[in-house]
Amino acid sequence: MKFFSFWRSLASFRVRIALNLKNVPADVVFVDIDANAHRDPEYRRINPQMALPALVEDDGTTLFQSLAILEYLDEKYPTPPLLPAEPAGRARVRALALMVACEGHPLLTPRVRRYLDHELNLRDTQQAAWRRHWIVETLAALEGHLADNKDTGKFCHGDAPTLADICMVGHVTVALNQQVNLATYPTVKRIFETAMALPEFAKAHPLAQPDTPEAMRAK
Ligand SMILES: N[C@@H](CCC(=O)N[C@@H](CS)C(=O)NCC(=O)O)C(=O)O
Repeated sequence: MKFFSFWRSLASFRVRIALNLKNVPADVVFVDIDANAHRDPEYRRINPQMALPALVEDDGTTLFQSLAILEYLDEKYPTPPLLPAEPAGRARVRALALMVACEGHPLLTPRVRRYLDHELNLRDTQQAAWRRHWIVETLAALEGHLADNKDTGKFCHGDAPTLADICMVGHVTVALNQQVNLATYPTVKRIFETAMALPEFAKAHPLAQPDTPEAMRAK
């Protein structure tokens, strides 16, 4: 199995966590988004959307979109499960994951940032305001759903990590990177710290990857 990844990619971060939790080995192919390698014909043949991650099985089956990949891995390698057993719980976990993966994260991707920069000519301060606005809006929505909810446990849903935690930690990582104070989001903060204390999450962190630039690498 080949896993196409980039250290800073939050969607790749999600798949790295799932591979670690499931203990599934994969040959990692590093695609440098900063060098536009994801737009080269070689990667475009694998994912015409020119976005990371992608997963290619030995028989050539190609998976793309991180949430689809997470569910694929969960079905193929059911232990430990990334979704709860009961339908309402599954819906809640998917909804929390979608809040990050389909609402918050797309507004922060390089292609959107490129458009703000090159087409709309927004100044750095305006671009920073854009990023902060969408980061904070997603954090507030997550906190609203997680705080005082009977289904929230040590993790977003119960006491084991699910798709929701896998998506949430990436969003919080960006928020911390943008110096957002998490004190306003105490439930999100607590769950983030609990998840990142697990080696499967910690090893997947953007700053701990073989392709992380040396100067950025977590010591
Ligand atoms: N919804 C997609 C998002 C994929 C995505 O946008 N990936 C980013 C990195 S996190 C990317 O490759 N961006 C390239 C670009 O925006 O040009 C998923 O979850 O896989």
